Amino acid sequence: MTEGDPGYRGGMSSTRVLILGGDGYLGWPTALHLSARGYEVALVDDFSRRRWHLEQSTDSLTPIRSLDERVDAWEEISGHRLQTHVGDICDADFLDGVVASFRPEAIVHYGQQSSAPWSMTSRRHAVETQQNNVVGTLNLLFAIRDHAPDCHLVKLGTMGEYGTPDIDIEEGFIEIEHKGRRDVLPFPKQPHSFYHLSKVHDSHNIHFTCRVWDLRATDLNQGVVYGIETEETALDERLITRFDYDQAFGTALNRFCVQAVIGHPLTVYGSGNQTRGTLNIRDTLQCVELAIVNPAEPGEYRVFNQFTEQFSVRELAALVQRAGHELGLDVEIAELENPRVEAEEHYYNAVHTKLLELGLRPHLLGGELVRSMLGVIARYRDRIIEHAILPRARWRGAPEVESDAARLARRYESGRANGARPVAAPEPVAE
Ligand code: NAD
Ligand code: USQ
Repeated sequence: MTEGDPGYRGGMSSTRVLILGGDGYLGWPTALHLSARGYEVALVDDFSRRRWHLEQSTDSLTPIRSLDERVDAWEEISGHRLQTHVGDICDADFLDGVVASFRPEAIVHYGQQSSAPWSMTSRRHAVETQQNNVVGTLNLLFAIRDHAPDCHLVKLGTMGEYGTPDIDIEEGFIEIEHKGRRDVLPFPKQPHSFYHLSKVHDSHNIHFTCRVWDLRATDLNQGVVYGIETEETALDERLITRFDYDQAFGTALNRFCVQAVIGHPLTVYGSGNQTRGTLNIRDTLQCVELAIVNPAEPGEYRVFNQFTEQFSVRELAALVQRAGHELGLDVEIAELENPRVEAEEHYYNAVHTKLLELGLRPHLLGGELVRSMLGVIARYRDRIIEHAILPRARWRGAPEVESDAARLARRYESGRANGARPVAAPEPVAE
């Protein structure tokens, strides 16, 4: 963001920003985006995401480099050095040390277990998700209070905290009249998974510490992110960010694009009328920078709904199918029994004006963007692990979905004429 941009507030570009989860899908491109604009950037990550992939024999589609290699490549290309701290934010002494030594003016907190299906896989996954996410954020709040009390916390929350109520979703707070009295209160939360619940718990803890310790925080309730490249990651293959398409960590549009490239039927769950807010990865970077340059006041806890458009899952699948056809791909849309417990027919209208008012200029979703994603994915198609695609995590833990997924696997296998490796039916998760 530079002078002349609507969200520019001047004099902020040398700000010290600490990015938690700086090795992740969004954290890494955010680090490059801010570094390119003159911010002094330090990263924290414990590589848990790389470890979770190893555990389930899956991997990023894109061949991401080690953090050291990425950081060296960025220095070679940009002349800017990123500071790195490898460690777990659940380790309070480690995090205290980082915050005390770097003295950040803003902290962008991406460093969490980010998958709803992963959190629903078993008791262990649910416990690990909530321990990692809630304890990590609590440690961070204490570190800010004790070592950088004026620092602005920019926390990644999620639109899924609200669920799908039958009324418009406001940005964090709603004015309520009850028995003749009025108040502005936190918007009711009905999250979709143990992962989404962890974000609700975080929101309460952050709001509380703004009230009692005068911390300043912005909770970015982000929708589902799509896209692969950003301005900086496209400069050199060594800077590419991770891109996941597996059943646990891949999100809908990203998964559909990978499926289209290999001729796998697009895995629409249930009716496909589930509607969510979405945004381009480039807009995540814009939104985070807008929050940094327009900080919350001391004691203020504010919430921005961070998405640019709403789509149903079926609309996303249709968009990918059209774009695929234009590129000569044969794209079929499958209807899988929904492995999740979620409303499939529901009202959805979420307010999202605050970031637009600060100057967000959205990159909207269209055929051109999807075709360009298909092109990038095709470069890495040999890396696609097909058995990772069909859903395994089941919200109720019932076996029916597996047989449904196995049926789709058989159809896919029998439909393949090119001799490529057949997809394996998913195994039940035993834990
Ligand atoms: P990601 O998994 O790619 O990145 C998270 C990073 O945090 C990983 O590199 C991981 O190793 C690190 N991490 C996790 N726990 C840690 C810990 N205890 N200590 C240190 N590092 C830790 O996820 P992402 O897609 O980049 O998402 C980033 C954040 O944005 C997450 O909080 C996620 O919930 C939120 N979010 C993501 C999306 C999306 O569609 N990608 C949408 C809404 C919100
Ligand atoms: N879906 C399908 N087929 C698929 C994958 C998903 O139909 O192959 C459906 C799901 O059932 C759901 C919708 O698509 O109705 C969105 O699912 P998703 O996997 O794209 O996104 P979700 O699980 O909600 O989680 C993602 C990120 C998470 C973030 C959240 C934002 O992984 O970090 O918090 O999006 S939000 O959805 O707004 O809460």
